[in-house]
Amino acid sequence: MITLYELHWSHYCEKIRLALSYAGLPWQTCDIQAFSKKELLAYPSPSHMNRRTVPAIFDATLHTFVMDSTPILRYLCKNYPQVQALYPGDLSHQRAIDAMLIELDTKLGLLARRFGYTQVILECPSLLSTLFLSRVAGGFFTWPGMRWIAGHILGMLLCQRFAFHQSESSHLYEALENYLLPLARRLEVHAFVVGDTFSMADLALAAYLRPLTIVPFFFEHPQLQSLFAHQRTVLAEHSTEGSSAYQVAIAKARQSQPPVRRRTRQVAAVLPFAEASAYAHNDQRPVWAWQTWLLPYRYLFPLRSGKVRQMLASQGIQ
Ligand SMILES: N[C@@H](CCC(=O)N[C@@H](CS)C(=O)NCC(=O)O)C(=O)O
Repeated sequence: MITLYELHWSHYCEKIRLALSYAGLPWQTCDIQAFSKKELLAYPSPSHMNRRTVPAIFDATLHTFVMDSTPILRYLCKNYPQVQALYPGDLSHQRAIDAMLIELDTKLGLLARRFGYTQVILECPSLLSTLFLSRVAGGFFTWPGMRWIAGHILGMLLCQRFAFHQSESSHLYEALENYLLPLARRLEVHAFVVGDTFSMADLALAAYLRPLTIVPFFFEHPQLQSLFAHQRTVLAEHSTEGSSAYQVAIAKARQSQPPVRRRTRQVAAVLPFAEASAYAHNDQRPVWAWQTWLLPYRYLFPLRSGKVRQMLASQGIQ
């Protein structure tokens, strides 16, 4: 039996759930405590990582622990023939799928996470308390009132961890848009992300697009619709999960308030992450650093710069 350690709302974890379900392997999940990660402490961190992250799996049959989503998939593919169907073709095709997975982990996964959390902070910050603190202190932080306060404190800590406040000044929305446009053009004429066969790359793309479904700039982008159509097709066929907690919370918030959009700009922008290697890049920073005292300012001003509440997209606001 395989145990998947996860934070259920993480798109990196959804990627592994999709693969395990596709392969039909026996597996169970264990939701970790987001702050202490105590469920993972008994296991060593892999040599290429300096912190513990989820997804991580423990395979009781082969007594093996693996952390980091693409290495998890490599491990499953090596040891379980059912997973090999997600890496079809000859060796060079399998390598192309693996390289695409690392690229998506780094280029799409990291920014989709930043923009998804930013949207939650701007539209329904209380959800953060439910996600992170519902099992802490008997659920005290999810009580009305407390939920709102704790949500904003968590929002500030996440802002420090992932530098949400730099997204506008570093032109990251445009950088991700520029990365996604060629992929969207490909999916207008090809059915699959790599080659002419369904593969793990299609499942990964579907999982990683989920946070962007709550970000109007991407989800309503006329030239990116083939990506979301591909995602709907893949999830309809290979997922039984339905909407995630943040999609539900955002939809509810938008019943009473317009969505938060952004002022668009014409800028040349490229993704800031290093070229992919055998392992994905990660962008987590220590929460407690000398700049932590700047957090309230960053949270209240740069994070919100260029953001506008508006029901429909219009000239210059998307
Ligand atoms: N490249 C990693 C990314 C995993 C990752 O960053 N996971 C996040 C959840 S989305 C995590 O464990 N965060 C814990 C933390 O920030 O301390 C993968 O593909 O698995």
